[in-house]
This record gives sequence, C-alpha cells and structure tokens, in this order.
Amino acid sequence: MTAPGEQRERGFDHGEVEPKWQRAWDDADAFRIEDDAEDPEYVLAMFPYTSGSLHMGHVRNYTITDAYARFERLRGEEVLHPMGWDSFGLPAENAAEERDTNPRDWTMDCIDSMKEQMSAMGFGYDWDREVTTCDPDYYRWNQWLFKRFRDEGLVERQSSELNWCPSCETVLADEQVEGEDELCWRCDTPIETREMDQWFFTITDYAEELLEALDELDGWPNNVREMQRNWIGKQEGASVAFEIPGYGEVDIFTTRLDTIHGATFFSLAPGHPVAQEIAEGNDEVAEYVEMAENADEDELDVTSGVFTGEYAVNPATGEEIPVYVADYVLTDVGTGALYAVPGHDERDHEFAEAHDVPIEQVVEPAPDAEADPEDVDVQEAAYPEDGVLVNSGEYDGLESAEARDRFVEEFDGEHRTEYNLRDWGISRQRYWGTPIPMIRCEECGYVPVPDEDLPVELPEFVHTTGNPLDAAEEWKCVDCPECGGEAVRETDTMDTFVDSSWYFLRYVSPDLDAAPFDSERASDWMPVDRYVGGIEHAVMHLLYARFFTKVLDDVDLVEDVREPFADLTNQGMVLGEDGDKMSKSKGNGVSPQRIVDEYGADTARLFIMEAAQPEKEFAWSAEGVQSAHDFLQNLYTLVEEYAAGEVTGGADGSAGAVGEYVVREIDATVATATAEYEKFRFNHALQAVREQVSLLRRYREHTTPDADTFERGLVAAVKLLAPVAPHVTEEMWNLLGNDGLLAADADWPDADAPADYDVERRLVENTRADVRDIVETVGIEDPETVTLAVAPEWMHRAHELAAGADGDVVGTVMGDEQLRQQGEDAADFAKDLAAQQEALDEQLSPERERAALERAAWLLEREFGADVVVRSADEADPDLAGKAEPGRPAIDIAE
Ligand code: ANZ
Ligand code: ZN
Repeated sequence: MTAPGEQRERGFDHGEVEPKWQRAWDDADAFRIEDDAEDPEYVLAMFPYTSGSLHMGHVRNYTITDAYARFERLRGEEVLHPMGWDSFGLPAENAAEERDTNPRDWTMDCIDSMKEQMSAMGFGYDWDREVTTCDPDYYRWNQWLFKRFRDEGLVERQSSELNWCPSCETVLADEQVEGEDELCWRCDTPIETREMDQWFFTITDYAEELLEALDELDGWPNNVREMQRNWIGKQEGASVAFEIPGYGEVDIFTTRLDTIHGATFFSLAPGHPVAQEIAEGNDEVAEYVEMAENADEDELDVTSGVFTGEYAVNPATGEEIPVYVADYVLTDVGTGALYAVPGHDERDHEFAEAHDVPIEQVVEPAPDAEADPEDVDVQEAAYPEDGVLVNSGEYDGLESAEARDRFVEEFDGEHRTEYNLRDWGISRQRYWGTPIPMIRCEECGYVPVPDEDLPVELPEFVHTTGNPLDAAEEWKCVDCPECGGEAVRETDTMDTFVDSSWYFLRYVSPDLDAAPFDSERASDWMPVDRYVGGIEHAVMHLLYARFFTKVLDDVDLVEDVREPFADLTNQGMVLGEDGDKMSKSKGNGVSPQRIVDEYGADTARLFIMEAAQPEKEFAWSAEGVQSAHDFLQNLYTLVEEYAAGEVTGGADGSAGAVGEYVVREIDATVATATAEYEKFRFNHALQAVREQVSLLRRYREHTTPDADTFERGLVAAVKLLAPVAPHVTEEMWNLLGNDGLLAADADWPDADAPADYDVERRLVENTRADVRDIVETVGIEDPETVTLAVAPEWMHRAHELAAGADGDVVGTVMGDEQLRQQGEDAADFAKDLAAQQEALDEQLSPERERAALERAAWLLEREFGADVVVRSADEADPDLAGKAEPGRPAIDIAE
C-alpha cells in the first residue's frame, strides 16, 4: 500500500506484468494466422522432443524464432509461427517402465508442462495449429504417406543388421545396448548381431538431386551443406569385370581405374555372393565370413582378411591375382568387390604388408608436380595422388585422368557413380511409434492396410520384456485384406524421423481429415522462410525432410516446392557459467523456470539475445542476467516518470540543436536495429537500443527535454525491444497512453537514417576522443571553452579529389585550378593525402561538419563542463583553422 503523498516505488513486478499480457495476447488471438492468409512469413523452430521440461537450448531456440516472428508481425507481415510435439520415441517407454505408467500418459503430461513453460516464456504461437505426432490423427498420415511412397516404388524390404538380445528374444535399439561390453539394458546379457528384414525408404533414388540442390540453398550455412554433401558422398568411378575361374565374372567399383595395372590382389566383402559361395567349400573362408558378419564396426582392423585360394584375372594384364575376403570391403558399397592397388591406396598398402602381397608402382608424379618422382617409394608408403602412368605397358606416360577415361573403353568397363548415402531403414522394434501399416499373410505376402482402415492405432501398452506389439495378440491377428485368411500385422514401428520429415506441412492444415495437408495452401505457404534449430540435426532430419518434400512434390501433393527450408539457422550452445556444456552431471545447468521466477521471462530473453549472435555459443552469466534486468527496470522507470510529467515538466520545449541531435540519433537507431533484426543480428540491434536509451537519459540530465522528441525516443525504444522483451514493453506501451496491444496492433517505427549518418557519427566520436586526449595529455583541470574549427572548403575539395584519384594523388589535386591558387598549402596537403591515400574515408561538406558538431556540442559540454564553440574556417583564428582537416576539426581549449 502506498500512503497518500508518499512516493510510490517505481519499477515493475514481472510476476504481475508477464501473466497479465500473456492472457491479453491469448484473449486477442494475437498470434493466430487465418487459413486464407496469402503466403505468410513462415517462421519455424524445430519442434521439441517431449521430455517434459525445457532446457536453456530450447529457450534460446524458441526466443530466436519468437523475436523474429514478432518483429515481422510488427512490420505488418502475416506470420505463421506454430509449435508442436515430437512425441514418439524410446524415452517414453523407459519412463513408462520406471514410473509404472504408459508412454501415452507420460507423454501427454510432458506436453502439458512444456506448454505451460512455453507460455510462461511469452512465446507467441498459433496454438490452434498445434501438431502432436503421437496423436492418431497425425500418425495416420505417416501410414498413409508410407503407402503412397510404396506406390511410387520408394519402399523396399531389405535385410540389415540389428542388435538382438538372446535372453529377452527381442531386437534392441542402439540406445538399449549399454556400455563397452554391449549388454542388454534389461537383463545384462551380451547382445548379438542378427540379420533381419527391415522396411526401407529408397532415399538413394534421390541422392543426385539432394546433392545438386544444395548448391542453390543460399540461405543455409555452408557447414551444413558441406556435411550433407559428405553424407551423400558422391564418387565418380567405373566398374570393370574380373574373371574368377570357377565363379564367373565379378564386377568391381573403382575411382582409380588408371591404377589397374598395379592391382596385386582382389578383395571381396564378406557379404558378397561370391564370398559366400567360396565359403561353402572352404572352411577357413566360412569361419571368417561368419566372424566378420557378427563383429562390430570397429572391432576388425583394415588388415583383417583371409586368402580364398582363388585367383582373379586382371583384364588389363591377363595376370592372376589372389582373391581375399576382407572386412574392409563393405558389402553395400559399390559392387562389394575391388581390385587392390597397395602402391597407391593406403588401406590396400596396410593390407598388403600384413599379408605379404607384392606392392607395385604404376603412377608417378607428373613432371610439373611438386613431388619429385625420385622421392616416391611405394614400398614405404602408398602414393595416392594422380600423376602419369608407369609400368603400365603401352599406356606409360598417360595422365591419370586421361587413363581413367580410356580404360573404361579398353577394358570393357562402365562409367559408374556411387554414393555413400544408404537407403533409410525405418523399422524400429519398439512400441512407442507409428505402426507400419502392413499385414503379413502366408498366402499373399505383405499386404498394405487399406486406406479406410487407417489409422492402425497402437494397442494398449503392456509391460513386457519384448516389444509390446508382439505381445498384443488380439491387435496383431487380423484377416488378410486380400484373401481374408489369417494374417498378422507388422509389429515394427516407424523411425521417429518419419514424423519430423513433414510436420511443417501439417501446421498448414492441422485438423484436415481428408489428407495429410491442404495441398494448395501448402504450395502457397511453403517453403519455411526461417528455420531455426540445433546443428545436431544437420544431416538426418534435414536430409529426410528434404527427401520427403521432393517426393511429395513428385506425387503432386505440393506444387513447385522442392525444398522445405529456404533459410536455416543453427543456434549455438548455451554453456554453463564455467564455460562447459551445461549438464546435469556437472551441476552447471541453469533452470529456465528458476530464471523466470526470479527475474522474469523478458530478462531471460533479453539476456540470451544480447549475449551473442544466434549461431555463436555463449556462457551463462549471472551478471549478464542482472544487467538485462536492470536495463528493463530502468527503462520502465523512465517511461513511468515521463508519463507522470516528471521528465519534461509538461513543457513543450523547442527541440533546438540538442533535440535535433537526439532526433537524428533515434532515426539512426531505428534504421540500424531494423537492418540488424533482418539479418538475425539481434545482439547488434539491442546494443543500438541500449545506446539510444542512455542518450535519452543524458538528454534529460542536460536539459528539460522537448516532449515530442523524448516521447519519440521512448516509443522507438519500446517498439524496438518488443520482439525480445514482449511483456514489459506492452506495459510501457500502455503507460505511454496507447490502447490496444503492441504485439497485435502497433506498427514498426519508420526507419530512415539521415544520409551519411555514419560519417557524421564518426566525426563526432573522433572529435570527442581528440578533445579527451588533449585534456588528458595537457592536463587541463577545468576547461572553460572548447573551440572547434572546421577545415576550409578547399581542403574538403582536395580530400574529395584525392579519394577519387587513381594513382597520382598530388597530380590530381594540383591539376585543379582552384587548389593551385592555394599555393604551398595545397601542395603540402596533397602530399599528406597521397601518403594516406588507402585510408581516405568519405567526408562531409564543411557546412555539414559544422552543423553536425553544433548538434553534438552538448555532449562535449556535458563531458568536459566547458562551453563549446564551433566555427567555420573563415570565422576562426587563421592559426587554428590552419590545423583543421576534413573529418578532423582543429581544437582549442581555453582554461
Ligand atoms: C582401386 C583403387 C586404387 C582405389 C587406388 C583407390 C585408390 P574413395 O577412395 O573413398 O573415393 N572401394 C570400392 N568398393 C568398395 C567397397 N565396397 N568397400 C570399401 N572400399 C571400396 O572410394 C573409392 C575406392 O574405394 C575405390 O577405388 C575402391 O578402391 C574402394 F590407388 O579401386 B579403389
Ligand atoms: Zn492373404
């Protein structure tokens, strides 16, 4: 309570202000976007996995998109800024086990609490568009899309390796295999590897387009594009057939056909059909194949392999070379077979040394190469570079590239392009995911569930050792849709990356029940204009989403949308105060909830956005938080005081030179902040706002401010801050006498900086620094008058000519009639200018310099407690004026 006459305490209480405006936004549907909006600005954050609580990484991610969405909305754009839940996945099953509940209830609770935390942060989403992937209304479309992909020939069953627990008799996800010893998470039994059939999306069909289109994605960070390029891993090479007597012709894949004369052995992958065939009659090979197939990726080194006793005929030389089965050859890369050239390939070299196979040189450095052929000793180490051929019979002297081309013809080969990209295995032997809509019938094989029977809903969760879907007998047993006989459902569920491959399309029409999304609207609204999320999704999620989008375009579900995300930002990490990654075990985590309780969401948001550019990491800092909080409190107090008439005393002062300076600074700040917001350089925008607010404070201390000017400054600051600190700025907006909501009804301020204002600012800053220098070096205690003299017209003219001169500065300057009339002075100045030619900045005219210094004079008066006089060269004492230069007024300080 405030007693009458007592000074009420200034400042705001975030606990009161924040919920109040959250409710007001809600009531006004401030963030709703209508279905008939035309191509709104689509601003999207990667939706969160439903863990139950937001961490600082989330808060940063969502503050970035929210600030940008609010900025665009204030600028009059229609903005789509939706949110949803990536809510399938293994942790829900684990949590259900631990808590004796079921994944659905646990997930729904998590969603409730995360949504509450998001609202408390003031994130403005169109909640009418909320998308929840574990909802049958959503995942039914995963199933429907799976079927459309299948119709397109993009779904295959292939065999692949899985973790198998022999005791639980179940497949385990990688996350369910624990520790070095690779034990089952439930029963600690060592796991085994099993080959099993899985469902795959044949993303490799799109490898080339996924690669090529990266070049056009200018809005993406280069490192992400590069990671995708590497992941796709295109290799141009050739395949050639080698005869293995008794087993027929075996195709190899090579990128170095030029080295074919140097092949000293031949290697087959353990999974190659010929390796398997040889194994049938050769125990040693059989043993090796069996061992290699059950070994883990890193268990065997590159020299692991076994000689088969067979030989392959090199089509280039007719030579017979020994055939090995070796684990370093991958079954599903190229043809699963290669000829090995230890002279020119490091892996082959290591293998040859270990197995005592000869090493031969067939390429040497070209004459114009840096390396000296004499220095190359392939017995010591492989020489992997291109060069010219040696020991290659009639082809000696050919360049590698030329040889590769010619040999394709000569040895009956084929040009062949290979990709590292593998097909996308989507089968997961888990409960909490989208059931794959297939039915297995003894008679008919795999039959898709008819569209009218979708969704295939998950049965009740039961606590069991294996996959609950396997145990759900009633759910599992169905009639075959084709023959009506007894059949069983597929019990695998889909990889959750399927869910996130198209959720951005569902936001367009989240309730549609005739299709996954409204095609026309999606074609209009896509692509996402700004996508923000973590770098950990640089490859999988972003590649899968790109793949989906291309397929959807090809099946005409969208029109002319080949890429989902036009612009991508990967936000950097929030580190703990100690500079380490925030983590529970280190105890350096900061809970968003605690910060919101203590300081409010606006403070947290402001601190995060001021700390660094979105892409950069930064360390949490209690001082930074405090500083953000103080800034908001102080600005709020200033607004309160202004509103109470305490700042201007109700006076409508004429703006005068000081006011003019302030107005120009405000305009420049608006222009800067706008440009920086556009560029996602929020920290720069906020820095400009802070400087402007501090200017207003000095303005007030210096004089009784002009009310219009002061209010203009406050309004600009409030609006420029609104995207980042939305609650307290609403409150200030209100205090400044505005009706309606800043978030929904206000406009972004106009943003024209005065022409060449940066030059003007530089002039003022340099002059202040020079005065400071003189005061300090000369040791002036109490300066009385500071006189500034602007350089004469002719110097400005000389400066301009010099800046534009190419080469001969003195000649150019002295070639000017007017300047020649200045005689010696001009010649000396021309020499000075020539010496700094590279560094000649743009300068203002003498009149503009003088006006700018007059407007800024009050800053000097305040800083040095002196009167300030600004003179043109004509008016000034000639001695003083003689020392001035363009951009550098002469300074005289009288005590
Ligand atoms: C002969 C040769 C000679 C090769 C030479 C390289 C250097 P990179 O090198 O990454 O572009 N390769 C072919 N199929 C393979 C498989 N299934 N598993 C493992 N490696 C395989 O990859 C292309 C090279 O990888 C190919 O070119 C082949 O070895 C090997 F001086 O053939 B090369
Ligand atoms: Zn059947």
